[in-house]
Amino acid sequence: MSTSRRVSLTQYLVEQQREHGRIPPELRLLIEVVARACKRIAIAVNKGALGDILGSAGTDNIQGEAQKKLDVISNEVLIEANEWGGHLAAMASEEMDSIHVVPNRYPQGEYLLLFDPLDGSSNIDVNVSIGTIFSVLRKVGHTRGVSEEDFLQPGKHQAAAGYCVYGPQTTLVMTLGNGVAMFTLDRETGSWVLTSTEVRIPEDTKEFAINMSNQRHWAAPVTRYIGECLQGKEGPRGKDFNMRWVASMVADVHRILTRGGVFLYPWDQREPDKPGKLRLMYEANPMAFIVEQAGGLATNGLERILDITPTKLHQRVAVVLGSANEVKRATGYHLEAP
Ligand code: P6P
Repeated sequence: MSTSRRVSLTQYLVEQQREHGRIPPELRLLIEVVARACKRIAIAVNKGALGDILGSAGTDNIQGEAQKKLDVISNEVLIEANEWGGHLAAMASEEMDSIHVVPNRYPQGEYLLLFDPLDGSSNIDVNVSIGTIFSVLRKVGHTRGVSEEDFLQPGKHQAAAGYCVYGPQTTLVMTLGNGVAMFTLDRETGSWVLTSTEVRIPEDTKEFAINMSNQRHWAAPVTRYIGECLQGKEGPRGKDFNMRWVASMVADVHRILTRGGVFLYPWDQREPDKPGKLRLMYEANPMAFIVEQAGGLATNGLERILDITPTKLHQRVAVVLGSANEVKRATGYHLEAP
């Protein structure tokens, strides 16, 4: 539902607190700090060739992927913005090998923040939408100190999740467990304005998103599902499908939240020891929380992503998410497979 009355992010969070009482002050502070950090990242992203922010940073992250300058800048912005507020115990990032514990010079809070600071880095230099993804967990137990084990919670325990897409508009999307809301950055005032509430993903769709260049490497259930979509009206689906693939999960998920669709990044034979390419903790879990809160589904082909208990901070997972009836069909094909 789009909204006409201008409601700021702060007002939205206060009203959520008043109505649902599920947003302790520290969580409200956390969300506002992350939203402010996304504004700073948006400014850096928008500089493009005018700022010294394009191209490679000359370093690799723990994934063994070459880091772009903006990957490093975005990570630093999120770390610096969040470590002094007293709302966090620690942070974890796609760009850092281990967790970043809040320094002793600052008070520690009860939340854990995980993020992919700039998702879709391969699109930075070609001016295609990219984004920041974040996930919030509560630190369980009240022992002093925090370790990586504190982060290893299933996605269904998230307190909040969101992303910011740096595209034609700069849009912040989040869930606190009571539905999904979208905020658009008003660049004239520098404020986040509520532009959609009660976001819902249609149960059916005619649009799928997958990297078709990997087709020869797919497992049989994916080959069957996509093959039936490609057969169109003449095939068992009885309707034609369209395809989109931005190679920025944030952009593909945002399209699905806006008009429906199904997104797949499945296991494939290129790296058979890896369950998939995408990371569970700071890509799949936050997106799965958002998608489910909007009435969609998210599985790894066999089980609900939010039920997966992680064993490693940077573990990967296969992803099938979006319109519920399509996710059910694709997951059903996996479950039927011998
Ligand atoms: P491929 C971006 O690097 C990312 O992690 C996701 O945002 C995106 O959906 C996927 O990888 C794209 O992967 O193999 O198509 O380049």
